[in-house]
Amino acid sequence: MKNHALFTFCLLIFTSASALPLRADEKTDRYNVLFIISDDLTYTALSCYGNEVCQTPNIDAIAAKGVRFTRAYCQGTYCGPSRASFMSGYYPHATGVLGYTNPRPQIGDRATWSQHFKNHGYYAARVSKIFHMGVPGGIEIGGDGRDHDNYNGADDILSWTERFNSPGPEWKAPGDGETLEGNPDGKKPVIGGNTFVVVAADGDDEVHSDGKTAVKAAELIAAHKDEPFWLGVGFVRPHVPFVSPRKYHEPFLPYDKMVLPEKIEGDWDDIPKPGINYKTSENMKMDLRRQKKAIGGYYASVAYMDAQVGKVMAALEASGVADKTIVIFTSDHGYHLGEHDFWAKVSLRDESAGVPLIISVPGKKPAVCDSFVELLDLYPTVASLCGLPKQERLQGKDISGMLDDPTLEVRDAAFSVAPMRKGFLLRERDWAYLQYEEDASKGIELFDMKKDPLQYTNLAELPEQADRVAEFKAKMAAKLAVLRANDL
Ligand SMILES: [Ca+2]
Repeated sequence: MKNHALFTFCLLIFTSASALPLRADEKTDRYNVLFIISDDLTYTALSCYGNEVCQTPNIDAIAAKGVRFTRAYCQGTYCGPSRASFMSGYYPHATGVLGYTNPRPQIGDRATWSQHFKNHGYYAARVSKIFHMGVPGGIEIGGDGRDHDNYNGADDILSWTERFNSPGPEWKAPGDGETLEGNPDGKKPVIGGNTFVVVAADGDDEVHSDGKTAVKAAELIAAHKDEPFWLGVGFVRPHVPFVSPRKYHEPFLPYDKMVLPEKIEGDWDDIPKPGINYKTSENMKMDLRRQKKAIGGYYASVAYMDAQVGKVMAALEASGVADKTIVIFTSDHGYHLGEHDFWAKVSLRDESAGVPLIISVPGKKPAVCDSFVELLDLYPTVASLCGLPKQERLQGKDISGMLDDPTLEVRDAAFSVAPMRKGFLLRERDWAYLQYEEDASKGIELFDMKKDPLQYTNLAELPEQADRVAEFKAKMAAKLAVLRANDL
């Protein structure tokens, strides 16, 4: 090889590792990706998933054009592990992100989802929370120009061409606030931390993080409409604190009219100790009034977040590139709103391990898909839809075929982990199997999802279920062995 040819060859190799230049025609025939993710959003709170109290017209509008998945599951039931997993295409045990601190999934020099797009000529940006960020305990200080000028949380800088933060006042927002959790005598002020707090805030949408996120996302769509983009828009509501402008609370006032899930005497008697969620009505000392207000405050946050989704979608329409933009809407995990007197995330029951997921690809028919999908499938699926080279050995699967044929199945079960409780879930169509500790020594839950979809009766101890439990134990052991084999 002559010297200059060798140089060119080396330059190409070098360039392909950082940012492959686009051919001229590639600029027009590639889909953009608009990835919208909410934080701590249970699918049960969305009107397109059947909620009749909390109306989410803007998310419903995406569902009306796209494919709405009814059996989508996160791989970790809280922010850090879930986000590192779907951004890398690997399970939490493979990425090593089982908590909140790792700055980057441990995937060696392999590209994350957005980084893969960046490496192939896309403008890749995030607005606000895509990898883990503290909400609150971070988001309120991001980019305030002072001592935390660039609060980026557990972000991965290599994943982005540019990144933007959206600081908001969170629990300090002026308005009517109340701390619901651990405040039985009502004397506590409104506090921060991972605490149930409701604030009906003064001022408009843009006082808060998500309002700023919508404005920035709209700006970026307009500015980058002429090049392929991968834009991650991370809304922080309905994560606590439940802060939103007053008008979003109105449909849920008085909060006392909110209806709590059915309470069944002895509901906890057949639940192993790690299966009792880390937040309960009991340990949060929330009476019925506070429980109902928690639901109203949560719904108001969802309604506010939905309105911001509408602004981003309006900007996409106005940009003229909606017809070549894939839109994805999801959440990092679900949330309990009082089922079994459980609250918040971590649990491996459907309300917490299940997620809303809508994928809308221009030109494809709207549908509802009941096949199992996992959030880590998004990376290989969207890369495939955009014609990018396949990343070898990702643990996610390409589910793009479901967008043409919603009866297609690529998984027999969904898998999720709750590292905080050493809990593992295998969710099959007819059964949910939950196990605590890798050897199941801290307990098992088995639910018949046809007869008991709300998971009230644990069948794991019944003699007639012994064979089924043994089968699930073996399947779980096999899954745990495979998911660690990331072979980087
Ligand atoms: Ca979260």
